[in-house]
Amino acid sequence: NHIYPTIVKKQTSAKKMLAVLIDPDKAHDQESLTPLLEKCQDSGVDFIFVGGSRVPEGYTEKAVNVIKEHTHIPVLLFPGHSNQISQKADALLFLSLISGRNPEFLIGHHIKAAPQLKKWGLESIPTGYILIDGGKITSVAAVSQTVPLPSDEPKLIANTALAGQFLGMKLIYLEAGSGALEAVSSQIIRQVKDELEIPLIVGGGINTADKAAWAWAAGADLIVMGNSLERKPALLEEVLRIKENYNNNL
Ligand code: 1GP
Repeated sequence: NHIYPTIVKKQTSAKKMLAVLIDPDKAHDQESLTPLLEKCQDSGVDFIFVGGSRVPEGYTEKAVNVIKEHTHIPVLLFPGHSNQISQKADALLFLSLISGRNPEFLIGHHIKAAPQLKKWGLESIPTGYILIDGGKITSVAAVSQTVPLPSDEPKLIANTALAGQFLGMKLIYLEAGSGALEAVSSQIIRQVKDELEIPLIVGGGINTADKAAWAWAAGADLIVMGNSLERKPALLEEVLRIKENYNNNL
């Protein structure tokens, strides 16, 4: 179990991290992923996340295999359902959707997945997953049938994150939803960061290098980018340049 200690080590030395999110749904079309995966290899990308809200059975493992053919970057599962797990990954974010009140996404899927995770010995990192209104109904909200926290209630969001930490979660993940119109704001990130000791992940709608820079500057330890990089792999170089500047100037 080495992924979580790696994240904490970087967080404690204030190093910023980047994860590229691959939707397993797209991995059956290997050709479309190759340019992005090739750019990731030897590039400074810290992790590849694999997951999505709607993923057909069996696609997760296929995606992990394709990714592993192209890169040595650690692969972390980011599952939206108990059937989105694979032994081939390096670790799993054991997400509990603590912004919502749907028991299936708080504890239900977890019970289904737990025996398999134990059998595999897969590193599972308890993660408080907080969905925030990003200006449109995203798949996470629709599939989980939960209401995102309003973006004008930073105190509620920070208290939710803090409760997650007190429940023993090892990471907090602020999610505006894939393709969100508005990424999580700097103000929210800052307020949550001020409350927390554990590392903070931010994703959803971060689709320009500026937005990535703002999220890091506001206090995100790790940012996650999906859609925008799939559409425009060249954006990766810009984002990595910002990350390197940031980390080299510490
Ligand atoms: C990860 O769901 C996000 O938290 C990914 O969002 O596809 O909008 O980058 P994007």
